[in-house]
Amino acid sequence: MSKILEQISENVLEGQTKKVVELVEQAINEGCPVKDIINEGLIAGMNEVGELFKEGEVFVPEVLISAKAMNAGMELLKPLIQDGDVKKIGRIVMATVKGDLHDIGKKLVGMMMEGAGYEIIDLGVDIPPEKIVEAIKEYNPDLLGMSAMLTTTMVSMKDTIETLKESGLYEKVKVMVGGAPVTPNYAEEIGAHYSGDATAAVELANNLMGI
Ligand code: B12
Repeated sequence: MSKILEQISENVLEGQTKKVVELVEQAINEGCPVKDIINEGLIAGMNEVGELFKEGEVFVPEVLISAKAMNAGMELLKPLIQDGDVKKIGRIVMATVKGDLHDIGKKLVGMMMEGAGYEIIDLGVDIPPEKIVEAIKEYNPDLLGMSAMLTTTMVSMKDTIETLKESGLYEKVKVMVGGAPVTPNYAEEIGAHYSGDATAAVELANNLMGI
C-alpha cells in the first residue's frame, strides 16, 4: 500500500479530519485512483476503528469522530465519482432497516451507485418495513438496497421482504442486502441478493439490471 494511503488510514483512525482532508487532496493531485483512496485509505482506517471498537479499546465518541473524518474525505471524492451529465441507468431506494442507526456503509454504497449512474433515493436509518413498502409504491424503483449492521436488526430485512410479498410488490423490485452480519446464505434464504462491499454492490446492481 502506498505511503499516502496508509497515512489517510491512520488519520481516519485518529479522527484527524483536517489532516484527512489534506491527505485526500494530495492523493487526488498525485493521481492516486479514487477507488484506492476509498478502499485502502478511508475504509481501511474505518475498519481498524471497527476492530478496536469490538475489542473495547475505543468507544462510541471516538468511532463517530473517525466517521466524521472519513466522511470529510468522501466529500472530496464525491465529485470525482459522480458525473452529473450521465443519463440515469436505474433507480434505487436505499434504507437502513428498523432499529438500526448505522449508515456509513450504506451511504458509501449509495455514493458508488450514483457514480455508476444510478439515481439514489435514501430513506435514511431505522426504517420499518411499512415505510419501505410505501416508498417502493411511491418511487417505483428498479432496485431496493437494505443495510443492517446488527444481528438483531437483520431480521427486519426478512420482514420487509415478507411485507413486499404481501403487497404484491416483490416481483416488481430486485432486492439487494448488505452490512457486516449479513451473509450470502442469509440473503438467499430471505429472497435477496448479497454483496459484501460498495464496489461489488455496483457490479451486482448492473447484473440485476442486465447491464
Ligand atoms: C461506526 C459504528 C457505529 C456508529 C454508527 C455511526 C453511523 N452513522 O453509521 C455508532 C457509534 C452510532 C454505533 C452504534 C452502535 N453499534 Co456499531 N459499529 C460501528 C462500526 C465500528 C463500523 C461500521 C462502519 O461504518 N463500517 C465502515 C463501513 C464502510 O462498512 P460497512 O458498514 O460494513 O459497509 C460496507 C458493507 O457492509 C457493504 N454494505 C453495507 N450496507 C449495504 C447495503 C447494501 C444494499 C449493500 C449491497 C452493501 C452494503 O458495503 C459497505 C461499503 O463497503 C462497526 C464495526 C464493524 N466492524 O463493522 C460497529 C458494529 C456494527 N456496531 C455494533 C454495535 C453492537 C453497536 C451498538 C449496539 C453499540 C451500543 N452498545 O450502543 C450501537 C447500536 C446503534 C443502533 N441502534 O444502530 C456491533 C454489532 C454487533 C452485532 N453483530 O450485532 C459492531 C459489529 C461492533 C462490534 N463488533 O461490537 N456503531
